[in-house]
Amino acid sequence: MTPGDAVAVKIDQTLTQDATGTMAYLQFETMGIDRVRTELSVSYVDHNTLQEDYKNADDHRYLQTVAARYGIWFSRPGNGVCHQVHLERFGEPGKTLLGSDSHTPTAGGLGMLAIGAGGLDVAAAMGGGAFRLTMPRVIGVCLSGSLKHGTAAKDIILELLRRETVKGGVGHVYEYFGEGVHGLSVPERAVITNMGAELGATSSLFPSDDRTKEFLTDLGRASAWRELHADVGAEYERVIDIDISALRPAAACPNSPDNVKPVAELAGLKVDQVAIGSCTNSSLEDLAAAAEIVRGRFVHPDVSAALACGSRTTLIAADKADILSELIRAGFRVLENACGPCIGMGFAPKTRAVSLRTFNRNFKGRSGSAEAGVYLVSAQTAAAAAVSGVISDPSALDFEKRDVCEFRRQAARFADDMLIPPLPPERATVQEIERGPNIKPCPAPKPPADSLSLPVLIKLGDNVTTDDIMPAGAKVLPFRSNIPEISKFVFSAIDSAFYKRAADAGAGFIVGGANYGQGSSREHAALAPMFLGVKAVLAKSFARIHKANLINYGILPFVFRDADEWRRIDQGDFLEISGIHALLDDEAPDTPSVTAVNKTKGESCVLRLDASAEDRAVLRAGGSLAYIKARTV
Ligand code: MIC
Ligand code: SF4
Repeated sequence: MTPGDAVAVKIDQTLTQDATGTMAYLQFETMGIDRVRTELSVSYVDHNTLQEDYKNADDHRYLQTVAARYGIWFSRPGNGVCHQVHLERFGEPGKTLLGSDSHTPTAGGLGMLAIGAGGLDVAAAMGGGAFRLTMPRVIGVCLSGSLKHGTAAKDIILELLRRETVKGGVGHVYEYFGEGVHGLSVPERAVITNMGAELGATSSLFPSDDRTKEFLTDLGRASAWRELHADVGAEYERVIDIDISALRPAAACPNSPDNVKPVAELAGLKVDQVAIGSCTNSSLEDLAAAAEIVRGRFVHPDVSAALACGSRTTLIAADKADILSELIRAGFRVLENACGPCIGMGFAPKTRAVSLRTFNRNFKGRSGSAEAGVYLVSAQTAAAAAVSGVISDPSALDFEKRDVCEFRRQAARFADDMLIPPLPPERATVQEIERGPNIKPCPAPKPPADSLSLPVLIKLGDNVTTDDIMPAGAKVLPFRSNIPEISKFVFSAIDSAFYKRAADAGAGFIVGGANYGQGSSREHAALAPMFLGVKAVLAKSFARIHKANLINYGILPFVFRDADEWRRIDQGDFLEISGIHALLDDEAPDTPSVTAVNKTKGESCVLRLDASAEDRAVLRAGGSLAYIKARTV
């Protein structure tokens, strides 16, 4: 396997969550396959659980019945966040996992090759198709030493984000090794692999060793364990050395996960809100550390503190260990076992709040309050701020590190209660699928025209997130199954006039900067612009999942030859791109170029189509679904 080559990975397991799952299953249904062809597929409900009206509940019912129909496990709302539950209940070292959520690599903490993708790619994998990607480069991360009192796994990944930035991992996998790895439990490793997504990485991977065995054994799954580690003398593109003994508590400051500063530098800043939870930091060990820090104290009167546990099993364990009662006693509000505030579903901070969250993303507006400043921290740093009312260094506090594995063992027997196993084939085929009125069919793109002469609908800078393109939160998420409705919110958080402009123009281009489409895997960030008539995105570079989603939905991804040509284009310019069919031809070289004419300015620029031979075949067919169907017939 040579980095840069097109490769295909056989997928053993898939996961979906409700906000991306409805579209994934609608697409899977059209493939005409009778039952999933993976070893295991799981449908989780964890994002859209506010149920303000019938919409979310209808989606849940659709997901439950479609899972029963096609041989898929169903994780009921309340069972927890997909990545945490998957790690605890289904993850297996050495298996491959494809998930319609960007934090799917969390399972890399168990030694799985776990990759996030758009829903359509996951649907194809459920149908037995391989997952195609460009062979990533592998970066080694050598950890030495051991975490000191008050520092946490979060501080390791924040250190990597500080060094590598949110673009550093694009096209890469990070593989962890070194004596420092042994000191880290699976939940700690999973914090690091989870936030590998913020580096832009394709995946992150830890070995499977005796710590992995310990974790799986505690959960009653010792038989899933196998030993796995990098070959002796394995070669990496480069190796990053981190002495974790030297790390100090850190925080990612507003509004980017790579804006990392030492907590000591921020100490004393008044805090309004604290939230512990999400798929990043809501393990039993995280909750135990938070409970020890708040023991005998109370949440500061000016702070609103909440806990949203990542899984029901962990919450039961926290209850048995008297962790939960300690946090409740100290004044924490207990939210559902779901994504909740991480995706702006409730617990929004006040205007211009300082909110400390143990989550993984702090993009502007994602919390639900555009002006709030969100700091990403460890559970220890969050708990220290909850009781003191200001950012404070947890390593200066006197608290014990409790061994809580016994409680994980006790809670493990409840792990299956909220999971519905697949029906046997004879019962599955007669299962009726329920569809509420908010569930609309997925619109399909058309094969591209040979020549496009269209306006630039919006011009953007670097690191535009999929939250910018297609916001989430309580108002927008209920429309994830309804593309005509959700498309009204495209770019709404950063340019409220975009929808009208796009609707008036009928079609057009988007111009983005570097790392365009970083963050979430939501294919709605491609699907809704496609519905509005966006035919191509011209950017300096793309984030991996978003580029794949654009191609899946027939939008041409072009990259600028040089930044100067990007600079000279403005919103409203009319661009003409001709010879598109030749670019997409089988015989065309990889990443072929074309000259675009800026008719408004009387200039031209060179654009490279950022697409492999297979991508071009998909674009030629008018998107992935049409391509798959043409090949199945
Ligand atoms: C996120 O953390 O941004 C989400 C919400 O989990 C997304 C998926 C989505 O938008 O539905 C992700 O990470 O892929
Ligand atoms: Fe849910 Fe947040 Fe994790 Fe995304 S990052 S899966 S919204 S908890």
